[in-house]
Amino acid sequence: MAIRPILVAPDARLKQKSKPVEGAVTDEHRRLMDDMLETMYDAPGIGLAAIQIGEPLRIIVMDLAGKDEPKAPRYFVNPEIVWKSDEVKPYEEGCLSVPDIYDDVERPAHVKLRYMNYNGETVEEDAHDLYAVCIQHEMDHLEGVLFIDHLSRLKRETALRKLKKARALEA
Ligand code: K1U
Ligand code: ZN
Repeated sequence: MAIRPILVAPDARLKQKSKPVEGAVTDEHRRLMDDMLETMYDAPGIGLAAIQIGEPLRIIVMDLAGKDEPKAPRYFVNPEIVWKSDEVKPYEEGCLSVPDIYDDVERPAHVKLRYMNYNGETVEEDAHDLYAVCIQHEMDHLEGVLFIDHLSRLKRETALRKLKKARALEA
């Protein structure tokens, strides 16, 4: 397992659409998921899409366990949202690829998902609360969409200016 660098906006790779995993989930995909999980725990974060470490594949990892709870990693290969509620809820989101920016995003409060897990088994599941927020945020990454793309143009441009300034100060 390895901790990999996380891409930061406005890196153009974050805007690309990720490709489905074709066929079965292989050991190579599992090695990628292991690296993603280690990278996410190290950051730290609660979710990560493969494109955030530069791999344009439809793979997500997540762990929503609290600080004092045992680890509860989840793995999603080729996730699909098969139903979303009309009810929407705001949540103050963050993103490891948009560091130090947080803002409210409204999304469907409840979704039904289909995906393949770490072992390549197909799973169908309901997601509510933070699980619903996080899976929709991560699935946006698979489409090249960042949470700041859901904000007003003014807020998005302010966020991008802040990121570019932070990068210039680091250089
Ligand atoms: O970059 C990402 O996609 C991960 C992102 C996931 C997310 C957070 C909040 C709402 C929607 C999606 C993060 O993990 S940001 C960091 C974070 O939320 C966190 C970090 C440490 C402890 C608890 C939360
Ligand atoms: Zn994100």
